[in-house]
Order: sequence, then structure tokens, then C-alpha cells
Amino acid sequence: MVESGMKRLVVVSNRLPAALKHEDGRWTVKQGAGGLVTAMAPVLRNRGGVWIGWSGAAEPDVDVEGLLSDFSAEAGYELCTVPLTRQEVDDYYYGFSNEIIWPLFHDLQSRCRFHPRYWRAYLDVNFKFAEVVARRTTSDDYLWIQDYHLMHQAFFLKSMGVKRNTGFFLHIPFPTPDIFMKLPWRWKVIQALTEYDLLGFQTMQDRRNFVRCLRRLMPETRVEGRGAAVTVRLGNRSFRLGAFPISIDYNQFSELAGREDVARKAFELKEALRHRKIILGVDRLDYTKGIPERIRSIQTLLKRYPDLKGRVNFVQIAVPSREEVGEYKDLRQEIEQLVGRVNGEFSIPGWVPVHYHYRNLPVDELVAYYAAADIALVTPLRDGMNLVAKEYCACNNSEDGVLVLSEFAGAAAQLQRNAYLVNPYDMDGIAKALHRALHWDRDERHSSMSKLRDQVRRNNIFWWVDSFLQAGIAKTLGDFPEVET
Ligand code: GDG
Repeated sequence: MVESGMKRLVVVSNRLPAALKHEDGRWTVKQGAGGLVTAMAPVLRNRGGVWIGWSGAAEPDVDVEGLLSDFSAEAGYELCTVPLTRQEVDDYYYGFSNEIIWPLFHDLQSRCRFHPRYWRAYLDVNFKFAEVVARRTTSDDYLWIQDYHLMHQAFFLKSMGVKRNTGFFLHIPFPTPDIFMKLPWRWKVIQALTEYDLLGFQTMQDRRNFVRCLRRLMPETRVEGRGAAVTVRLGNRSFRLGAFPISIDYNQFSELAGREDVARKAFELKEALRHRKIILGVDRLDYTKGIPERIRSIQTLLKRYPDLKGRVNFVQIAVPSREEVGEYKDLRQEIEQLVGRVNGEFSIPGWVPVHYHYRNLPVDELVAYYAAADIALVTPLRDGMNLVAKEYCACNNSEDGVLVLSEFAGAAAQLQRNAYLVNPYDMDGIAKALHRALHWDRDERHSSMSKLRDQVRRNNIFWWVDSFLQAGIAKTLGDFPEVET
């Protein structure tokens, strides 16, 4: 039931939180499994909310609207689709979003393809989204726009004369000025971002980078206040900026890891690997995640510390992602070759050092891997946050594991005191860190892991939603709890 006096929440993201599935000859809609959906669903239900996004369907003969309305009735909040053509998906999603903004904001500018066609498609699709948003919302709603695909929503709504209270959250890092300035449309992008009422970043560093870029492009920028959210003044208008580190549903992961069948599965995994130490990597197969560098660091580990031969296993789970894109195909090939090379170099009868899985595991199987692993090796070259690091801690109910974490993951800002921080480009450094972590005594492991788990438990996904909405709307309504810092 919708609580009276509350602003309705409207979430806008590139993809809807539901996937269309073709099963037994008919189409169905299934809710996505991510933390964002888990956290948003109760808030949307409570406030009678709407989620607007693309359904992901390219099939013109599928009755998407009908399928979504059945889903909405069951979920307790509405789903509203923005239909996109194949060409739009190619140029706005694969092109502008994933060949320009994704690599640039992850400091990998040499991978960018700055085609003007992509930019035009990005603007057209953002306009299309804004038209749907304008039609489906009123000035009493609160609009929460998600991520880099849709940076122009507030800009287009304003240019249509549509007044809305808007917040934007960027899930990926915000780069430093020397990188951001390479974007041919830098001024238009930064200007569009200033049209939101609240801008949220993953870390204080991202927030600082944004302010530095703003000052470079708009010298009249003034920042006022301190703390979680500050105010930016640009002439006679203002907006707010904050850092809101995203998180996970801690209890859900921890409880799943403790479930009897999952604990048994974790034991079976250890048994299958003959109770050798397990070092685990879990990622979408993406060049930002540093998978080839990680495999090379395992190679270095085995070279430098030959006594580890036959005593450790590195398990890498790589989830297929953006498979249509050539660069991702090349990356897959590179990883497979590296796995082959390392296994060829070190295997002995009864022991293969690297176990590589290229598939999406059911969540209980993934959690069994987390629970079984002695070390999580999370080494992205750059990452907005990295939820795998937090999920590993939540699943480590024995508090016996070690988190080895890239200093360039957003999660490092929160977890640095109790994780083992490494530079993902430094193979020797990672090998050394792994060797030390393998020799940490039980008390050291216990003490660090219990602090990591406390941190993730307190600052969980529900805390994240509350703190953003509190900064965005609750001030005027007084209906959100105090943010814990
Ligand atoms: C973006 C930002 C930011 C992985 N393998 C399997 C599986 N996963 C799930 C994990 C985790 C998720 O995928 C990956 O989350 P990340 O945070 O690591 O990465 P991105 O997809 O790049 O997400 C990132 C995030 O947005 C949120 O703001 O943290 O920095 O890049 O939840 O559990 N899930 C299942 N099977 C697998 O095999 N079921």
C-alpha cells in the first residue's frame, strides 16, 4: 500500500530491473537479481513507484508492454519501457556508453572511439527517455536517474520546460580533469550534469575529480559546506553533490552462505580441490577488471615461491559480458591463452593451478565459491565500487578469509584498513601480498575479516538507498532515518 504524504519515487536506468526470457516457447519477465533491485523494490512498492528503462528486447513481435504490466501487478510497482531500435542500441549503448564513457571514465582513454555518430545517438536516446519520463511523472515525484548512459535527463526535462526534482547517481568512477578534458563533448556533458538537483558519486575522490573538472570548465564554480553533501553554486543557480558508496544486501549473502546446502556445496568444492588453499577471482569479463594482469600475478607467485606448487589453486569465474563487442571477444581469447600458458607451465600430475569458468553461475553456487575461498583476489585496474569485494566479506561467516583488493577500486576507500591493498599493475607486489596473506595466522585473519564484515553490514545497500534519498528528498519530508557515517 502507498503511504500518504510521500513523494512517489521514479527510478530511471538504461535497463529495466527485469529480463525478458524465452522459455518453453513463450516469453516471460523475471525480476533481475542484483542488489540495486533488492534495495529499490521495497521503496518503490512503499511509495507506489515506477521504474523506467529499456527492456532489452530487440524482437519487434514481442508484446513487451503486456508482459511488463503482468510483472508490475505482481511486483507492486510499475515498469515502463522505452523502446529502442537496433541502431540506437548499437550507437547509444554499445557506441557512446561503452566505447566512449566506459573506457574514458576508467582512465583507459586509448580504448575510446570518439565517433560523432555515437554522440548524436546518445542525445537522441536521452531525449527519447526524457519524453517518456515527462509523460509518466508529475512535479510531485522524485526522479532518481542511474548511471552514465543517461547523464542528459535533467537537461532535456528542463529544456522541455518540465519541472522535476532530480537526483543522479554515477556507478562508475569520475576521472581527473586531464582525462575528462579529452572528451570532445566535455562541456556539454558537465553542463548537463549540473542540471540535476543532487549528484551522487561512489567515493569522495570521484566527487573531488568532478569539482576539479567543473572548476576547469566553469571557473565561476563555488563549493559551500562540508560533510556528506555539499552545495555547488554557479551564478544564480545551485545543486548538491555527495559521495554515496553503494553496497550489497549483507544479510541475504551471509544467510545464503550459512544455508546447509550452500555450506555443503562449499565443502564439496574444497574437497574437489583436495583442501588446497583457494584464491578466488569473480568478475564480469571486462578489460577494467584486470583479469590478464591477475593471471600473470599468479604466474609470478608460482615462479617466485615454488613451494606453493601443488598447494594452491586459483579459481577465476568470468561472467560473459558485451559479447558482441570485438574488444571483449579479444579479451576472452587473451585470458584463455594465458590460463593455458600458466597451466602448461606449472601443472603436475594431480594438480592444475588455474581453474577458469566462463559462465554465469547461479547465485547459490557463486556464494559457495565465496564461502570456500581462502583469499579473494579483487584487482580491477579501476572500478567505481566493486561489489564482489563486499559480497566475499558477507559470505565469509567463518571470518577466516583474506581480501586482497586493488587500491583503484572504489571499495578500497572504505575497506583499506582491513583489506590487503595492492597495485593491480604490480605483478611482483601482488605475488608478495598473496604469499604473505597465505601465511597470516588465524588471529590476524579473524581480526581483519570481522572488521571488514562489520563495515559492510552497517553500510549495506539499504543504508545506501536511504542516504541518497535523504540527501535528495527526505529533508523536506522527514521520512528517512539518520544516515550512519
Ligand atoms: C558497476 C560498476 C559498481 C559476478 N559473477 C556472477 C555474478 N556476479 C555478480 C556479482 C556482483 C556483480 O556481478 C558484479 O558487480 P561489480 O560491482 O563487481 O561490477 P560491475 O558489473 O562492473 O558494476 C561497479 C557497480 O556497478 C554497482 O554500483 O560496484 O564498480 O562497474 O554483484 O555477484 N552473479 C551471479 N553469477 C555469477 O557467476 N549470479
